[in-house]
Amino acid sequence: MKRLFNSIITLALLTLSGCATTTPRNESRLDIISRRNSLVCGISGKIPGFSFLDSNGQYSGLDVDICKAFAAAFIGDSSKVEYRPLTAAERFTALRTGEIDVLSRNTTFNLSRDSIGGNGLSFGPVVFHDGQGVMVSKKSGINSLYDLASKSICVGSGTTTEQNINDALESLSIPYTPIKYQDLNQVVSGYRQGRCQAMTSDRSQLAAARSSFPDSTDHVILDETLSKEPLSPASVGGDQKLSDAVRWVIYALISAEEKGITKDNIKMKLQLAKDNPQLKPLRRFLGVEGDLGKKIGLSNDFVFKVISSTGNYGEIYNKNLGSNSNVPIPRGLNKLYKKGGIQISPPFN
Ligand SMILES: N[C@@H](CCC(=O)N[C@@H](CS)C(=O)NCC(=O)O)C(=O)O
Repeated sequence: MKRLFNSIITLALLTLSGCATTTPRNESRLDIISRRNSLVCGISGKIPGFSFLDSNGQYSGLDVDICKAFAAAFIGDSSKVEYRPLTAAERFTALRTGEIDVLSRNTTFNLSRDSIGGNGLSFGPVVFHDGQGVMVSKKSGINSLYDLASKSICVGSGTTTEQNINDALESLSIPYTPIKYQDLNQVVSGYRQGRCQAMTSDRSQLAAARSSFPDSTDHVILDETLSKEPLSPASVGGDQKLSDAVRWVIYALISAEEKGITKDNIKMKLQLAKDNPQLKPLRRFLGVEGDLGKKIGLSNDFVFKVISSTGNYGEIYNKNLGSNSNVPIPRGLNKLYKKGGIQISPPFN
């Protein structure tokens, strides 16, 4: 009886202290993901080209392919992803409470979010360099930020967008009325229904939204870019094992493009690496030699698993946002550094 009483007290104390869980306190989320054998990936779900339900009821887009790359690296199977659509306002709480493992949702990497005194998150490398823009209808006669004086602007709340439009117009002493909505669909409907004369968001989102308008050619995105919006995947702060893995999976995608390794030729490249002991960098990259994968808690052939599932960064970009895609966005800053852009990977040494 006394032992039963002691057990109940111990359990109650553990529960109160938040320790009554089956996972050891300092276990990395990466271990939880591999034990669960599936990755819970937070996405938007509403942006064509980034994350959107296609006609087969499957999510597709650049952000979705990044989730697949993580699943290929962490679990060895790019299909083992549970997608969790989230609004801008929900996304950080979902990460902090552990509802999702990683966030891959057109989210801007900035100091307030990537700091212990801010949102407490850890951001990975930029997967899409974006900037904030303003869309208007051609017949509105609005041609520049100055023409927005005394106009209403539809904007999503809980975003960097909200702050940037305010900062930009305030600094130019341009008065305006923000009309705030919870998510992109509402921002778009507000704009379509004429509740505002302009809508503002990341330029990629404006292009994606416009691609679904029946009268898409009647709308223009103003030339001015209001901000830098480097969009990155994020994981919860203080879990270096997971954030190392997140970071190097993205670098593997970029590095594979730098090296000309694609979904179609990676088997051949692997064979080449196996047959040629002098090709040290290629052997290390593909895990034929050394233990780079092991250092970040993954298998040594994680790069092979990723690239054979999703292709390299350029392939992912072209599939979702290239000139033959439904949402063509010129690559611009997202080209490799060798081709005039700013995408670059640190070495795999
Ligand atoms: N990149 C910006 C904005 C991203 C964003 O979420 N924008 C709003 C619309 S203005 C949104 O809900 N977008 C659609 C979605 O992701 O569901 C940020 O990280 O704050």
